[in-house]
Amino acid sequence: MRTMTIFPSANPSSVFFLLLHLCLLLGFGSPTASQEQQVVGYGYDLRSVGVAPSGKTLTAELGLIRSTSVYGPDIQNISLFASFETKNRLRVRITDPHHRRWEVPQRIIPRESPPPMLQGRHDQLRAHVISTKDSDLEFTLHATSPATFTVSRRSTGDVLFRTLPALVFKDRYLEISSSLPADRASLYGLGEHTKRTFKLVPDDTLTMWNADIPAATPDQNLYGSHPFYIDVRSSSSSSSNTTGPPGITHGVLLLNSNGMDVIYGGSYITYKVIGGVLDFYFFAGPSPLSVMDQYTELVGRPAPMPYWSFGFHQCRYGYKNVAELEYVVARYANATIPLEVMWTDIDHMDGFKDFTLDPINFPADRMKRFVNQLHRKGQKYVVILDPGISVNNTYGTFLRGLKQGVFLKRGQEYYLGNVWPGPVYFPDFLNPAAADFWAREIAIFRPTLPVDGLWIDMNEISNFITSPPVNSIDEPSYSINNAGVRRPINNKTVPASAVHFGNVTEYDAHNLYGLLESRATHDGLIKSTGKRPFVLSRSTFVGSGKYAAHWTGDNAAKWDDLGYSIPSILNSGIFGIPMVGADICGFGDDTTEELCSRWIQLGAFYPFARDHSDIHSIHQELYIWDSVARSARKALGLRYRLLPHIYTLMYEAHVRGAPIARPLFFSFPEDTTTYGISTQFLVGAGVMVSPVLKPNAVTVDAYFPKGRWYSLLDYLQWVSSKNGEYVRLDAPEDTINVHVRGGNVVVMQGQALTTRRARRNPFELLVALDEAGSARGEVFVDDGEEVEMGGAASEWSFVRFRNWMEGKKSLRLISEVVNGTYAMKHGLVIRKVVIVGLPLKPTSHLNATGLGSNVSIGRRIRDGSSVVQIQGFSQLMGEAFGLKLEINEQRM
Ligand code: MIG
Repeated sequence: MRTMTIFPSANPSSVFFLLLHLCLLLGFGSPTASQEQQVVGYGYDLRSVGVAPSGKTLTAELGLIRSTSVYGPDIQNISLFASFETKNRLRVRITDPHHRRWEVPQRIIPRESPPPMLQGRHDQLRAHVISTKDSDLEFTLHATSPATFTVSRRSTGDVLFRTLPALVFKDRYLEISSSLPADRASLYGLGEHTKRTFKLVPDDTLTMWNADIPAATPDQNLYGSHPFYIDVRSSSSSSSNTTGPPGITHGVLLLNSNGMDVIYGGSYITYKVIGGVLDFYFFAGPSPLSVMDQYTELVGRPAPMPYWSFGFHQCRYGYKNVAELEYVVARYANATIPLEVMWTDIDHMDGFKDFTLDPINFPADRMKRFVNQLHRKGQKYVVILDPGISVNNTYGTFLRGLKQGVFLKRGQEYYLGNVWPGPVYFPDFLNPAAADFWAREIAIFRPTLPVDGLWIDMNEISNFITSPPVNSIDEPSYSINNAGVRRPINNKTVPASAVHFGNVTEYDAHNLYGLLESRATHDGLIKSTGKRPFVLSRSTFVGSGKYAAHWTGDNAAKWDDLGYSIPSILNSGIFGIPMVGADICGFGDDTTEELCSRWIQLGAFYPFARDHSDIHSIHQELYIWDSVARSARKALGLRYRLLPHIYTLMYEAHVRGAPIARPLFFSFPEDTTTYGISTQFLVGAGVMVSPVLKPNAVTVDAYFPKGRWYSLLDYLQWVSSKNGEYVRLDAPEDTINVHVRGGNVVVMQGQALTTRRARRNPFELLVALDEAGSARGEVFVDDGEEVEMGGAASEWSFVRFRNWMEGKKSLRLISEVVNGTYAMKHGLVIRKVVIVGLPLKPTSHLNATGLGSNVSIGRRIRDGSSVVQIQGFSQLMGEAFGLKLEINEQRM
């Protein structure tokens, strides 16, 4: 049976590509002698295969066909297992069975242990298929020479991942490729990089090696590493190939923390990894949202964020003293622009030492008074921390760290880095004692200054110096494309030869630092506040969303960067870090009035909305320019009204991994036009943001997927899109277009200058009807700061709303209280229902029943649009109700 074809359903073009790729690998390609063209591998043959009786696991032994001389010796024998860990998750892992190799520790990302090697059969090698009845995925190991494997979708027959023959497995170089159907696969993810488009564009090398490289630089490896992509398939153009309807989505994670280049070539993807193991997870989907559910089930559900963190944040690098902080807060109040959280960058520290205050400009007593004052007004305060601890014998944090032995070493010595305070040691967060140390430092600091959240910067780790190499792991033979120039991996970070707790090298653990510091900070904050923590981290890895929010880093105050912010925040959502934003108005360079105005309009709809600027840039607080202030009041006003909706999305993120800011195709996967959209996004399922991203524009061309879309600024304005179409919208200088799609009930609340105040307002329901007159939506409420969200140990409520037409004569709205505890206890009430899209005539008479006898019904009608407002009632949200609205066409 060794005659089994390698590629059972390959189409001619991919066969051509495979041959081409083989030629390149075998050195028949272009004569340029770059490292790409060298012979890297000949692949492995299958030696034995075993399949578990359950049919869910397969293990195999493979042997090297022929060695090559580049990037070190090949590993002669490798093992592979494929296993359905859940119905929707297939894991395929390739490693050296005889030597333990580095992989992300279980205590960092808990996951299933590898199954034992099954009794292998050496005879009768053939294509082995494992599939389970309940999974749509199927795994096939091909007993070709070299051996390859395929992951396909059973329901459509679509091949999702098909490895190419030249698998390479060396100690410090792993390479594996898969073919992709270039005409049908749309890939997203593989970050962190600044990209001009959200959809990945072929012939791109996506490098993952956490680095302090400004986000303003497109296409380079940035602060985080996420070797995860989602692949949305459109239908096949050739009718002979049935691959199902467009929009069927799967996800692929390579769980590996080593540095790597991922080359996306359109018709293939190649992973070139400098260590660890090949540990792939395939998530079956089939919808984008279900992929996110399956992905975060494995890597960790996004941390709930406190309610206040959804308010507006003001930060700046370069605030001079506490008086300036007070001044900024006062100016926001005078300008009646919402300000929830005031921040301080490294300026407040004494000599840039963490957990200290500059005694001259930010003296402890005044700072404490300032923060207490903020708290009285319902506002919050966040400060920055950098990982480097100043080496200074008069500094308590340093001395305690030294005593507890928590710092990172190189050889026998602590590794001496250099950051803002000068010489520093870095806490080694792989060491559990370092997390304890960190938690204690937070606990010691908070009585001095009761900060509400912590901002952890520079945790790639960023280092102002580059230490010379001391051994071969400082200079691996394959150079990943660090900083786009194959810069040495040690450049401006901790050297790869540094050693963490448990004898783990920085070479292996480098990309994990931000994740581990996030976890320590998250846990430390809980310990000292007892409340839901807010941690903002620059560096991230797979699973960081479980502990931290993220901002996209050092962008520039440029129109291009305004545009890049959309792909960047959407990517973070895909990575399971839904609480994300870009620095509003731009970090580096001087912003302009017009740019800042457009930026707050867009930034008001980032999940995390913070204005932040560099010390070398002009000030850009929102009150400075009248036009910016107008935009801010309008856009943030709408954001604050939408807070119940946004917070409900936080809950959805926490329980199902759903991003808060979503690409259009998340709600319209069948509409292939949405796959290429990077200039608009959704907040949840049906609120669409269509910003102006160019100077001097007073219109915006926005794409509207099929359906009815009502403007949130004027409910009478709506777009009816038959099959998906572009519409030119007016976008006056102070206005951003935000639409809600028919079919959604959006829960809103009155606006205010703080979330605490806004939360005291009664709720209102915006019922946006679809063509059939129906809509649905939901709301989650809790106190916003309990550590748990929606758990057994917390108090919360969840209510669903649904509405439909009963013929043409009446409309019914009902609520279903899934959990009414919190809403009842706090007497939360709905005082307004707004219905848009009812087919009303000027003569229609309306009568509402179900919400008491005092209701008043107001309406506006214009060119076939209508808005009906029902008020004059007070309905407990925690109590189920039904509203019936009768439409009577007879003249009264
Ligand atoms: O070396 O703390 O991305 O937000 O203002 C720069 C100063 C260090 C980089 C962060 C930026 C912050 C800045 N930091």
